[in-house]
This record gives sequence, C-alpha cells and structure tokens, in this order.
Amino acid sequence: MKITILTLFPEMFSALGASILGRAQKEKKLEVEVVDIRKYTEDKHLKCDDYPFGGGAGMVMMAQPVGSAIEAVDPRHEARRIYLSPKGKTLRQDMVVSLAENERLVLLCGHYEGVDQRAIDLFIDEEISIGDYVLTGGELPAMVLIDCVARYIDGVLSPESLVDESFSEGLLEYPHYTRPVEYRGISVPEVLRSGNHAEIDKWRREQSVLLTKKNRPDLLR
Ligand code: 4FD
Repeated sequence: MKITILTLFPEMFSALGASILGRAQKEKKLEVEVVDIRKYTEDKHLKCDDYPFGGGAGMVMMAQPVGSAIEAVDPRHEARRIYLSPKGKTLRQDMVVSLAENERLVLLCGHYEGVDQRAIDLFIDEEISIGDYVLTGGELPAMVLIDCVARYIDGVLSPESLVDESFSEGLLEYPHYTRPVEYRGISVPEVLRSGNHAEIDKWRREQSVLLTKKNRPDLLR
C-alpha cells in the first residue's frame, strides 16, 4: 500500500520511521510519501493561508495550494482521498479494515481552522475524524489512521495478532500477564497457569464482558 500525505508540516512525519511502521516500510509492504503543500503555492511569498470570508477567528488554508498539491499526486493510480477533520465521520475498526483494502490513500492534513471548502468539495472523497476533540492540525490524526491501517497490510503483523484484539468480537480485550508470577505482592491469576485451555478461554471471556460493562457499556447494547 502507498499512502501520500499532504501537509504544511512534513517534518512531523519522521515518527513513522520507528517501530513496526518503520519495518513495514523497509520491507516494502508500506510506502509513505510526504508532500509539502507549500511547494505548490502560486503566491510569491509562499503564503498558504488567508483570512476567512465572513470574518471570525483564525486562518483558512487556501484552495489553490491544496488543490494543486492533490492534482500533482500520481494520476496513474486511483486513490481514496481523505481529509482528516473533526467534522468527519468518526473512525472505527470496521472502517480501518475497509481502508486497508485500498492500494493507494491520499491524506490531506488541515491546519488553522481548516481548508477552503471548495478544495474539499472538488478533491476529497471522504472526511474522517479520529475522535471528538480538536487538535492544532490533521497530522496526528493522519498518523493514527496510517498506524491502524498498516496493521491490516499482509505481513505487517502476525495474523493471530488481529483475531483476538479489542473490538474484534465487540468486546474489550481481557487482561494480559507475563513473568514474573508475582510482582509487588500481586500474583498472576492461577487459571492462566493451569494449562486448562477451556478454563482459560472462559476466564478471558468473563473478564472481557466485565471490563466492557465497566468502561464501554455502549458496546454491549
Ligand atoms: N478529531 C481532528 C482532525 C483535525 C484537527 C483541523 C478543520 C481543524 C482534530 C479541519 C478544523 C482540520 C480529528 C485540524 N483536529 N485539527 O480527527
């Protein structure tokens, strides 16, 4: 999968070189291309934002640099074009799975108060939010989206990592333990060391239901 990111702050994406996403790129399973929107402005002072028509606080990203940057993305391959915005449809695991089926994604990161609506209307397929809060820019949401989509690219994770995880059966995941058996007076639950896999499965399912009732009762309705 190839993901093209359009941003005024390309340096923020150096974080994608670390850990599992870094390995996925080295192994050519994921390609990340970061495009600096400022390169596409036709303004002689390289300006990419301006005051909002109708007044109000903040600045708006101009349609021209955003539109030209999107149009410069390799047109030989069809891509799903996504704008990260607090007004978008809230990202959920089922959407992540379907996004991962695309060979190409283009992610537009807005800043300030967002992007001129005409660039959205002309060039964007889908507006996505990562949750009900406002950030200074769409860069962190873009990285969140890339991270959760990359987990579904073949060979990035082991297949087992994807089946048992939180949300996979509409429940939160059970608690995990590793060595030592005792830490600061707290022991690993006996059942997990019993070797009885029927009992272990039953305990884990009970724990999942209890935790979901406590933290996410909305998932049970
Ligand atoms: N919740 C999110 C996305 C972007 C963002 C921005 C309009 C502000 C939160 C468009 C207004 C983009 C999110 C930048 N904050 N801030 O996914």
